[in-house]
Amino acid sequence: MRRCVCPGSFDPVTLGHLDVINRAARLYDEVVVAVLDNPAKHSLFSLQERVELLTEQVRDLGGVRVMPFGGRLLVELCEQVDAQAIVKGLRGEVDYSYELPMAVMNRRLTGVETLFMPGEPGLNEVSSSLIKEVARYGGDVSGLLPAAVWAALTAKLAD
Ligand code: COD
Repeated sequence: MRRCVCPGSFDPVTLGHLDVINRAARLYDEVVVAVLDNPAKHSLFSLQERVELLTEQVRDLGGVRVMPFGGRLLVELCEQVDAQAIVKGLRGEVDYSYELPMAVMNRRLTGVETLFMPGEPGLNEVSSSLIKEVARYGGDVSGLLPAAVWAALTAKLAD
């Protein structure tokens, strides 16, 4: 079975993330979406909330499974689920400089390959952090998120 891992913080999941997951699902029998649990990152949404929001969004996509991961290397998760590749979206040079050393290190560690997908034009400027910043100050970024995620974000910021 051809299987890949799509990792991320998904705080929260955006249409940019979902585009990459959808495209990966066309290439692989199974996509494992790994949601990073990193207490040092101070996420807006809890791990459970991020997993739930994502699970709802991929429910109708065949062959996609969402699971949390943290406290260990991503390559260990890849070995656990028997994934041959990590698939990540690449929005530009900043992503490339951040991702390239990790891709090289991960391959050195276990031989797992990292495949980069060019971000979809129109979604390339979308990041969870920018969305949170704009939404926090009342900007309308509803077109860049699934409706349920936008609703969860506005509710969370109103708390
Ligand atoms: N279009 C395309 N791709 C996108 C978009 C978009 N609009 N938005 C985000 N992405 C991609 C990002 O480039 C990234 O690849 C992925 O989606 C996830 O993005 P985020 O913002 O949710 O997550 P990040 O950037 O916080 O990354 C967290 C990871 C878990 C991916 C990263 O920290 C990682 O790979 N960690 C591995 C831990 C490890 O094993 N470390 C040792 C490595 S050597």
